[in-house]
Amino acid sequence: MTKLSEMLKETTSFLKEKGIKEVEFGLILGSGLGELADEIEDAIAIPFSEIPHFAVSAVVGHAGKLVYGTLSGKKVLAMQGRFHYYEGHSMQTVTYPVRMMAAIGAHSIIVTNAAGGVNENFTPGNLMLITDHINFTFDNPLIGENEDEMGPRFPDMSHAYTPEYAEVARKVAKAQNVPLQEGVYMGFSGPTYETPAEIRMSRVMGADAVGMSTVSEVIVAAHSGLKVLGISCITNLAAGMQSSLNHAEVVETTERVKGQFKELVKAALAA
Ligand code: R1P
Repeated sequence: MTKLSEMLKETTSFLKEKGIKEVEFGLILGSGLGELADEIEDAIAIPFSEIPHFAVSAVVGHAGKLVYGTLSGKKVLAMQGRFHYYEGHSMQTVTYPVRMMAAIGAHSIIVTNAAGGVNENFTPGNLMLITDHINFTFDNPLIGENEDEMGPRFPDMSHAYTPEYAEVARKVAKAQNVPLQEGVYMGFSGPTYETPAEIRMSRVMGADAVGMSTVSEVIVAAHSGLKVLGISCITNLAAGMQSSLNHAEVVETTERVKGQFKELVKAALAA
């Protein structure tokens, strides 16, 4: 198999030829949250399908484009959509964009997602600062031979969600009068939504929100030495807390709160 470092060289050379040179922040925009990338100035947009070693995203609400440019005065590279494990991709494929972001020079990533609220104090439409996660996917993107130039064999996850970025998010949310919940995101493989029993379990285990993404990306970010800010949009209450669940509702809720979400991320970038 081709070494990860060789694959990354091919991907980053391609992106550099397209004009993507200096990158400070990588953004991964979750279900229904991709519109933020439309605000990037002097944008260069490349469909995932054209990028060497990239997969494609076939999920509704994920446009499937990489968008580069300036946002809040920072050089950003945004994934307008992401790859999910349940689409049949390996964990390595799902997290390849994070590898790419580190390889092209980003020092930080902002990961976002649509999530189900487990915490009984949350209501749909709340934004949640992710303070930590539980990887409940029963897989890990770092399983396999470790390429030492990519990162350590046993990465420390104690501060995977960078505390100083969490503080920035709290401050900007307060300044904007945006209520910001905080909590632990528990990542399942999907694609089924969780059962009511699984949600009761997740609450006992310390989860505040559940979803089918993010944890593997943040594991690779920690391995790569990237700082992380994580924001969930609580699009619905989890199973057993409302009558039924569907993806249309998830995307509808993001539509309703995308204004607040975009302002929060832009202000955090500017800070
Ligand atoms: C389910 O409605 C979808 O929304 C969330 C889940 O993970 C799943 O893909 O999407 P993101 O995590 O990509 O935002």
